[in-house]
Amino acid sequence: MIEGIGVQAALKGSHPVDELAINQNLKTRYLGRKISITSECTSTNDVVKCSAGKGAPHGFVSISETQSAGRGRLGRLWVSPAGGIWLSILLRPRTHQFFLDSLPLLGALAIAKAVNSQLRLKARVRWPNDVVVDDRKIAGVLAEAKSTGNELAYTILGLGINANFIIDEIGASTNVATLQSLQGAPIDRVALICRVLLEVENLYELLCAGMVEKLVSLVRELECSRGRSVWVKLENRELLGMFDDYETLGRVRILTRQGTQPIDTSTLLSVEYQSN
Ligand code: BT5
Repeated sequence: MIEGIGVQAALKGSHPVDELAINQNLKTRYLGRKISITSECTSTNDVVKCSAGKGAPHGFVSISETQSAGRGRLGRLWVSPAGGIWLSILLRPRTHQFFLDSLPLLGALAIAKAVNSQLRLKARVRWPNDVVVDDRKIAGVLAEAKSTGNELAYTILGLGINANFIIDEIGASTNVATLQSLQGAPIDRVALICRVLLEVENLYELLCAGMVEKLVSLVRELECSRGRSVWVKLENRELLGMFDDYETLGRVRILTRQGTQPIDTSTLLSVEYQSN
């Protein structure tokens, strides 16, 4: 159940996300089988981190109606008004670091697949962690991890989807959109959440099974980065080139005048697409 008061007023016509409704619609084996829903938190990634420390299980999900300190990559602010889908998943992988590098694109792919199956929209994945419709960002993904020594203790997959609010609430920009504005009516958030969780679970199982080629081919079907001019800032250099292809979910190739450059997503500071 949603905790707190005044939430209904804040929702502005969007139905609150209800735990019972999620349970009834969920088709996953383990993702979201234990769930926490709050009206407000700093960041759902923080809620998962705290719960992980208290022994929350693999697949635990935190959802919040609003976030007061939602974050993007490298500490950027993620604006999270009521009506969005702000959700984080606890994953306790059995192996190492490559998991973390793969998760942003895996999360974006799951969202794009879910949106395309539930709505009359054509969502695409934009490297490294965006979901876009007509090149306008409708969702972003943030993966974080806790390591103990060389071991990955757990990872947190945070998904932010601009669902049912007006775009002015996050500052009008032609580069962002909400599903409500694109579709012309509020969307069924419970149905979308359940579908996203199912897609994440299926893709995560492919990742665990080492089916990298399969995952890359799924990304290629829905991505919109290949062939575009891109300006990439890394920790120790910058490069301008053309996005060539994906080697894995966490490693891509950029064609520059100096030749092909492999880029690990984990080393990225920023990515800017140039208009072709
Ligand atoms: C992302 O970062 O796109 C990752 C966003 C992840 C948000 C989820 S919500 C649940 C979980 N809890 C969290 O605290 N985070 C995750 P990045 O690529 O760095 O994009 C951040 C940039 O997007 C900002 O600098 C703004 O320019 C822009 N932005 C902020 N809020 C936005 C929004 N709601 N929709 C679209 N763009 C936004």
